[in-house]
Amino acid sequence: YTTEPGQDSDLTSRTREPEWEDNIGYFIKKKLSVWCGQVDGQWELGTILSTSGDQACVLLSNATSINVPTEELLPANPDVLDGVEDLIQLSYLNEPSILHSLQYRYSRDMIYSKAGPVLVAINPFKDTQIYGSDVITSYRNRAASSPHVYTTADTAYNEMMRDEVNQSIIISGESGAGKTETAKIAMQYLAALGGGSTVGIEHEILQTSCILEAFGNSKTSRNDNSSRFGKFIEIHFCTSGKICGAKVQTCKKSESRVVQLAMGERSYHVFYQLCAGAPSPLQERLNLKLAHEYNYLNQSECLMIDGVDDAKRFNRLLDALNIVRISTEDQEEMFAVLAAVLWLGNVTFKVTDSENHVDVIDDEAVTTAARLMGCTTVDLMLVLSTHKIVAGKDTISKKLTLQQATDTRDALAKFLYAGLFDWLVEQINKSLEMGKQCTGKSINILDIYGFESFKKNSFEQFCINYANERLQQHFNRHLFKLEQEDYETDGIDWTRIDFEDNEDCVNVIEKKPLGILSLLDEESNFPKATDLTFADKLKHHLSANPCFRGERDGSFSLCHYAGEVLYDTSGFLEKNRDPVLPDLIQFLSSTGCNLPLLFASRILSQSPKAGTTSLNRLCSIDSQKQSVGSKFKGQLFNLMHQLETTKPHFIRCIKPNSKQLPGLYEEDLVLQQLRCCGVIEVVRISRSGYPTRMPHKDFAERYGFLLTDENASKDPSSTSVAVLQQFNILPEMYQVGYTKLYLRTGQIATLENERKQLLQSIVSIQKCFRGHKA
Ligand code: AOV
Ligand code: MG
Repeated sequence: YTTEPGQDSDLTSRTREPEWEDNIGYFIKKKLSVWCGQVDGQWELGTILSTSGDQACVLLSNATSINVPTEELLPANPDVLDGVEDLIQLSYLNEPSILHSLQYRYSRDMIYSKAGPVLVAINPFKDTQIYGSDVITSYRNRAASSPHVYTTADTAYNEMMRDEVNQSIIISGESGAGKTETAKIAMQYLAALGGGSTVGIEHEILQTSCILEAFGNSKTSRNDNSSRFGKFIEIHFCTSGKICGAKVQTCKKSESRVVQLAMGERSYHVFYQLCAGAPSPLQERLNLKLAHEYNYLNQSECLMIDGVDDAKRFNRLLDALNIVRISTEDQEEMFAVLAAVLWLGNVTFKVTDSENHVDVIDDEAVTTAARLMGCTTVDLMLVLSTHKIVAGKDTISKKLTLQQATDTRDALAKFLYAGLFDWLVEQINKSLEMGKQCTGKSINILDIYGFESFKKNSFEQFCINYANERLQQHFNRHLFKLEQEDYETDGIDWTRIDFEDNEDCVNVIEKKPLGILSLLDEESNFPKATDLTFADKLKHHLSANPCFRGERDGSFSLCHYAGEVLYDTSGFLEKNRDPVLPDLIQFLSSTGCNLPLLFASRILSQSPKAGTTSLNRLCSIDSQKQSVGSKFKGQLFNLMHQLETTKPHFIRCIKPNSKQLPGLYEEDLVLQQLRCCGVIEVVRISRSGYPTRMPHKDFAERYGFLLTDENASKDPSSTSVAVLQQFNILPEMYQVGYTKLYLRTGQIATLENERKQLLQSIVSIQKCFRGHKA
């Protein structure tokens, strides 16, 4: 079998059981199953027939026998462990065993499994009968307890009520893995706990997803409903355990999707929903056309999503807006902004001189856009085609070139949309505001954009991956800590293990003054700097960090926890500055249009001299213009700070195939995600300790009958120890805790085998006995 260069062989050896090589003889004698690596990278089950030197002859399950180096074999688990609910119950925690175990469950619609404290969720890409009020009830009544988002939500709720500590459900995974759906499933469970009625705050909270998805999600090549923003929702509870309020925080990176689309992708859903679903009077008021008539939408030749009815979705959106009590007037205003954005995209220019200067073509597009924005057509045409320069007391107007005018138009469209999104989140939060009866205890759900690595990675990917790196750090610290705490509270002998952190990578990004973000800000403030000078500066200052590598042509690569990513610095400086032209700000705040109120906070945060405008009175916001990178870092720090004060519950979503199809389990893809998102690491941590833990009572019940010493104690913990001693399990292979027995990997399989053999011989004796009687 082949290995990916530099990666697979390393990981295989990491997950190899230390005692495995010494055990091959035992596996041959007992005809135990092994995993045999195949040329195509897949694993097949087989049994070892013989060995010679470092070669083994293996009989595969398809009855063929092959010769392979013994180092390409890994122990398989006994059948009794097929489909275990928690991966740490596996005696052998190697990659093929983990893959097999998850697949075993997945193919039976058991999409959830545990990896120690982490819930692993594999996207079914189909409706499964595992949700809804009946299932919720059985989880609430403890009639069901198998791994589920409901169990995670239930644990979070119980711990919040019991310990009075805020909880977080942190959901991660790559694009299309199911994070957003999982977040909604968790919210449904909490809403049901908090009342479950079809009116009231619980119901309102559920409706926020519909609104935020309409405005913040779009179809990408990876996911028909891809979130283009990070979401952190706090659900607050009162003393009686009922929901009493909620707050949504979003983290949106700068996104050109409103004006520019890749082939086959769509802009935000709400545009298509509005075009398809607006009732005639609204259509007329907004002069709405069908989606294909708008340049911003038709450029990617993708207007529909299979199986999605945009008109129906629009009606659902209206219902949701009503439920969260956004007034009809505000809704009308929002739709006017959306239509204005669409019409702006149809605004065109004509070149008026040899220097490519332009005028706006006075047509339906610019007139409608101006009307919808509440300004005159002349004013809009002017701001889109000229630039004001202040010279002493005079202001001179200078014509824009075609490129500058197009950029200005697009900047205005993006600014309007971004403002609308922020405003909407504010409105939702007003509507969900906490009542006085709130205890201040909450469960927070985090659903962000997953780690991304494309052929070409830019500033957006850098921000996304930075966020994921921070989250991974949180994951590492907590899981490692928790694991060791469990040992300590149960009183077992345990030497703390230092954990290999992703500190280097986090540092290279955020350290001051010599980290990528600081250096980026420094270059962004330096007028003569270019992306290339920025790349050189990184190389000069950061090359000593093992995670950083300066490449040629202005690129650099970072060793993220999830793999190495090559970033192209072109556009970094501009995207970090995110210039919003002062002319546009002034235009928006000075025209008679209705919009400034909507965008007050945004305009103020963009305008360094906002102090004098009437808008300043509307909100008090720090008017200091920050770079995009620093703002993002600030948001992330806030978020991490909030998470640090809560008890985390991790859910790792896995995408089983890249075709978004049900029933298809691509081993390579699953394995790569398990490695990337640290599940294998968690399992590795468990493995370096005592992955099998069983309450003494359970252990004694299952294996106690194997004891040959009839005088053995009836006390469960002594029975457990007696069993272990009888089967010569070495003292370093187990620890006896106050409540549980802790076993090192592989031990339970030995006992299970003895148990099976004894049971089989009992059955044969019984048969033989019956035969004699007959
Ligand atoms: P994501 O949030 O992880 O991607 P989604 O939650 O949007 O992924 O899931 C993608 C699609 O997978 C959904 O639209 C559903 O069709 C399907 N799906 C996910 N989970 C389930 C489930 N539990 N049951 C049935 N279908 C499911 V991104 O936002 O792109 O990173 O940025
Ligand atoms: Mg999502």
